[in-house]
Amino acid sequence: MGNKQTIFTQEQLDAYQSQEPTRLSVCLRLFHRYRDLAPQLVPLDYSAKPAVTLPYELISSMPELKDNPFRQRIAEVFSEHGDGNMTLDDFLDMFSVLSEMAPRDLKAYYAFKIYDFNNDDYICKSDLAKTVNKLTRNELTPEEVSLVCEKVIYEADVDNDGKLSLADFQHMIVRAPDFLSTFHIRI
Ligand SMILES: [Ca+2]
Ligand SMILES: [Ca+2]
Repeated sequence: MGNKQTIFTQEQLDAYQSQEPTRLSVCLRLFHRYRDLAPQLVPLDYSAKPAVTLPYELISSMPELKDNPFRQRIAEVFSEHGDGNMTLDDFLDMFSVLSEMAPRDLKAYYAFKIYDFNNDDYICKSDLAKTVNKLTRNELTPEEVSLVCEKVIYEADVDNDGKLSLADFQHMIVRAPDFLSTFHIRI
């Protein structure tokens, strides 16, 4: 039997490690990103589970989020109290769902919550209009937005109640992956 050295060269191992960071190293990196937002508020030692929450303004100023048209909804959905202010746990959850490694179903679940602006567990036509406006960065006329919404609902509303449930939405994502495109962040 050969030893490990003959299976992978050190160079290959290094390349592998730089492409696929381990969970722990990602968590550590994210902890430091969180702490760097407000070093005076976030202690280095988290063993006593300090009750630290960082304000939305700091979170949304991060380069990964500041140009994302959904940044406010994203922060609201992942924050424990729905106000966009985040504990370290909220922050870690947010980045693990947004990471490119997250499974599509998990992403779709949170995308649904983010697009459900009025939090009633359905994406209705007005939620969808807001979503389409943000996805297209307000480049469509109101008539075009309305047309897109009608088409999406017509195609995705499997149970014909005029709005999209999570199940309808999951169906739709398979054919319209653009609806997940703003939820990929390289971390
Ligand atoms: Ca809704
Ligand atoms: Ca429906």
